[in-house]
Amino acid sequence: MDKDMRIAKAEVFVHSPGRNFVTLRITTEGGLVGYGDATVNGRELSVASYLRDHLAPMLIGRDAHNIEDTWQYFYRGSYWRRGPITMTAIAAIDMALWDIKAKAANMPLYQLLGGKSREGCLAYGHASGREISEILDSVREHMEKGYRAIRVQSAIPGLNSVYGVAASANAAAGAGKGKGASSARYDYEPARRSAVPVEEEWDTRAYLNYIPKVFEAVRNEFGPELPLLHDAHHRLTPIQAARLGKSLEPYDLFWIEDVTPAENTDAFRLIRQHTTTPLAVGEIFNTIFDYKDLFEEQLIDYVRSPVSHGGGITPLKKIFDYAAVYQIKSGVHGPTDVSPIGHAASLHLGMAIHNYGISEYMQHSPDTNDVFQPEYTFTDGMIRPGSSPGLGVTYDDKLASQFEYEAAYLPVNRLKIDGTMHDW
Ligand code: EZ4
Ligand code: CO
Repeated sequence: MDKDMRIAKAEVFVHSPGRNFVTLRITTEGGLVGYGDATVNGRELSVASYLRDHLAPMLIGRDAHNIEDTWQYFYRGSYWRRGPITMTAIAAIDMALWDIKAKAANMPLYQLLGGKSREGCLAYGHASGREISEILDSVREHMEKGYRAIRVQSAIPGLNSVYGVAASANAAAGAGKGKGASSARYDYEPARRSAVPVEEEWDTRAYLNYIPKVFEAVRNEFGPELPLLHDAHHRLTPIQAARLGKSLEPYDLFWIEDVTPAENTDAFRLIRQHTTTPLAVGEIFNTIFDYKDLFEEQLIDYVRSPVSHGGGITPLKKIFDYAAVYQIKSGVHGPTDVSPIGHAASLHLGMAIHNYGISEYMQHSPDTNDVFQPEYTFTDGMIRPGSSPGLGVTYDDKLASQFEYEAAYLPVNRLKIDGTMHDW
């Protein structure tokens, strides 16, 4: 083993520059530094403990070059496989080791993954609004920012607040009310900083009746060319999802996402029989086994796992290669709860694979960017990596330490009619 590549230190940081992030920093004896994103929205401290208390001590002295072996050591070696906490912790290690290897090779990471397959990675942004005129303004604002593909989310008449709908186009962090907030105006992202989640209300019938009207208005305003996407956040049953897909066919969506909970992949057989609207799934998946049946039966069109929640660059590359056999493409999750390190890792992989589709790109706050200093840029609707070796992201731990972790949670969802807990 090259002594310089021996892992000397593995440190875990939990801070809140703009929102909560968990960051892993691995340092080799030769002084190379690699970064990993270990953030799981609303469960940050669990991943931090998994890394700090269990994996970090086992990393010391290992050869930083042996990425595949290290991944297998933590995946197979733990006995307790899979799950979002475990897989995000392993993903952070994997990312940090690829960052180190690319720095050792003096190349931006995509070069080690096969080099560039494209000029940049097409990205979509999030437009939303409480009424149609507000949605149209929000789409326009996103186009002015350069986006060439846009996800559209809408408030639903009769419901107080719906996840994914910003309080205003320039929604500031932290606004809103406490538990059971009854206002339509609170910010869904970053996750609310409160000790318990906000409770939203839901009515599937109202949603299914209203959403096609939203897309009709958006198509009438912007014409047939603009790629439009929509996220249903696991809220529908299979037959309701089939109806959504069918009712949106006239508006030619790029995809609908998470139309039904995906624990039971049989659901997608039913949906697939009824609609040609493309389907995206997987932002909460964490291994290739979650995708296996969906791929082999060609039941979905886009893979949502980002590097941080999909177990790392090493397994996600395998997932994308497997997807390519079925002409399924990447469409990775890129919300602000994926840190700039996670975004950069997904970006380098996206530059290299052949079956790239699109990436979600929610832009981070200035405080986040000051701490991570990402080198990637967003121009002309595409994210592009920089040219420095590795991932092209850093972590200013001194600056970060000024932003203390604060408990923050995604909302929960209850049926409006009787308060039953619902999927979201
Ligand atoms: O709910 O990032 O497509 N994007 C999404 C996100 C997720 C959050 C979860 O942490 O569904 O808004
Ligand atoms: Co989603």
